[in-house]
Amino acid sequence: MAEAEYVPPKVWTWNKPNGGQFANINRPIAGATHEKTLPVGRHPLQLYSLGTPNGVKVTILLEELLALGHDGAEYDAWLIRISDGDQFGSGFVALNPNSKIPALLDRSGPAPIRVFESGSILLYLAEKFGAFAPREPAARAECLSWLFWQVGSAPYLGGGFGHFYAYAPARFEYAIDRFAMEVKRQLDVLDRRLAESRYIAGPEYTIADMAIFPWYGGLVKGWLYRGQAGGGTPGSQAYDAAEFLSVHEYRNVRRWADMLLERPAVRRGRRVNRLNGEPSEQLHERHDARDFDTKTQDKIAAG
Ligand SMILES: N[C@@H](CCC(=O)N[C@@H](CS)C(=O)NCC(=O)O)C(=O)O
Repeated sequence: MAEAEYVPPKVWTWNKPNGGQFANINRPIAGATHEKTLPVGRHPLQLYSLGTPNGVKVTILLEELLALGHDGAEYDAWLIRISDGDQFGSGFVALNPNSKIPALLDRSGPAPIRVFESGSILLYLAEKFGAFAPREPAARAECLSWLFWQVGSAPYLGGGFGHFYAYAPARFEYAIDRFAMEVKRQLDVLDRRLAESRYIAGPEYTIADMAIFPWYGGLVKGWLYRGQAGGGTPGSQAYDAAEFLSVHEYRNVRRWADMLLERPAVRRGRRVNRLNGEPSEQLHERHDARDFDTKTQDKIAAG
């Protein structure tokens, strides 16, 4: 109970790193730390991202749009190494003042349009291409409700449970209990929904599925907060969140995650900007559809 003895001072000051895994990039001020322009490729859409759950949402949608034949969704995916502080470069901050991946620049029109926040990017692209977000009001409301549910809920899973279970400098039972309880409740919300509905928002596959899959699908598939050797998040070697949270209980979530994983675009989207797991599953940057066959890390290592 060491943390119960901490008495907050009247005014908090930033005088030491907190010791957590991301202590070196955490700071209490916004804005750029250094000048750095972002590279720009030849495609209409420029994505600056990393293969974390928030990044993967967008690459899944882009691959789905391309699979549907929307050539305007061709994109360059540039790697932003958040552990090196790339998100604090001036070019990135100009795209996303919040300094978090993913960020998108749409250069297809007369003036470039910046889009940040993964949920906003999903909605922007779905509207731009008229795909994966229903138009009929009731179906659209359901889709947007679940999309915003995800945006509001995932911080409990990532910033709450994941942080205290896998990344904090010590295990605090109170924090892990609180967030494990909430994440299990969220999984039950999804499980009940998916007992009555094929996809999250109804009979149609939508951006709500794409938003929720990398987080809660990833959790039931055992990809999150698990030893790095198993392809999990770097730095969480000792942990297995899937076992800890008894994810086998959420049968409908597992059914849905397996169904989505059968989609080639979902599998491609998961490989883009990815820095962990099997080298053949890591396509650090994507500038061409053929890159999936020729530029994954196993191919690059083989020369
Ligand atoms: N609400 C944001 C969250 C994005 C986010 O948390 N991105 C993380 C990686 S998954 C990040 O860039 N972290 C870098 C940092 O916090 O400095 C979204 O959905 O886009």
